[in-house]
Amino acid sequence: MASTGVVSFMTSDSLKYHFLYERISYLNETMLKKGANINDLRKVCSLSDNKSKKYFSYLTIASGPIIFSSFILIFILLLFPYIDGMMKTVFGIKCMLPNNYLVWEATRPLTDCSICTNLSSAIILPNLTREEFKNYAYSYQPIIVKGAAYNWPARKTFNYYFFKELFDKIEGAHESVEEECQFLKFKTDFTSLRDVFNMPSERVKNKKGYDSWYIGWSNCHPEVLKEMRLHYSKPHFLPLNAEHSHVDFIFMGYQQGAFMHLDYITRLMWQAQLRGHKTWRLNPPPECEATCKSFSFEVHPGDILLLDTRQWYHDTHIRDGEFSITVSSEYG
Ligand SMILES: O=C(O)CCC(=O)C(=O)O
Ligand SMILES: [Fe+2]
Repeated sequence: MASTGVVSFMTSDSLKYHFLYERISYLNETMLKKGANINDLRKVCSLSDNKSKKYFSYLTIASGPIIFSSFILIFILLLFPYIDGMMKTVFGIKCMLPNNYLVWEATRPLTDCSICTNLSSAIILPNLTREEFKNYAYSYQPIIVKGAAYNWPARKTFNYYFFKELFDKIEGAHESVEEECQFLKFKTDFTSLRDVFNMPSERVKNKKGYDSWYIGWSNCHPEVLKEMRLHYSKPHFLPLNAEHSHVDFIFMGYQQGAFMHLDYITRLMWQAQLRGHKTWRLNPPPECEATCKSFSFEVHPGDILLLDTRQWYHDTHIRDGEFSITVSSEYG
């Protein structure tokens, strides 16, 4: 796909179905990984199962009438055809169990649309000092700080093999991703970071005839983080008193990146584009659709993007033929 000025948006409903599919697949995978079998899933999900009705009614009572009506509305409008189809395809059953995405979408605080009214692109800033950044730090608007990571050693050292070797070397590194951190497979067939680091070298290079790949994962193993952080630092312009996450994400690969989604995180996100050019498409949340626009922009190697991924629906795409790698985390 083209690298800049990205083109046709999916309708907002199909975007949500698309993202929902990813979340439900992830949820099912996680349950299966934790030892649930198909019968367990059936028990939890079956419409005729009393337990699932009980959980459903607990949720209803606990969440109160507003959440419940939002839930029902969203369920009817968006989810039923989707869950129905997916459950039938994957398990041959129907499932009424609400998932995290649904609860989040129904309960998340509504966006104050003044953050996006009159905005039709990201705010682009030259590399700047903490003092100069002060007024932008909590504006909740998408900001690109040009070249702020340009001199980070990670721009030269981070690649597929850097992380393969790091994860081979550090005991418990893979287990930490499987058990405590998060692995995001996106459109690939990989089920873990181990699979990623075992792919043929031709696929690593995105050679013709091999499926292209794009994945992400969070790093929460202290030794992995310690080694990684020798190659970059927190962006120098962030406020001194900002809280920082103890977990850093790596996203890497080719072509299509993340699906359109919102994140369930507690802070703002920064992401340093280390290699490759990445296009971000942003959609305002539904409550701001009347006053705010969708738009896209491209970040270049060395740029740092600041984005409130809890309020802007976002997806990503890498310039054709390029390998992209980023490091990101939260602040706020
Ligand atoms: O970098 C990407 O491709 C997606 C990242 C993302 O979705 C996020 O940081 O919230
Ligand atoms: Fe995201």
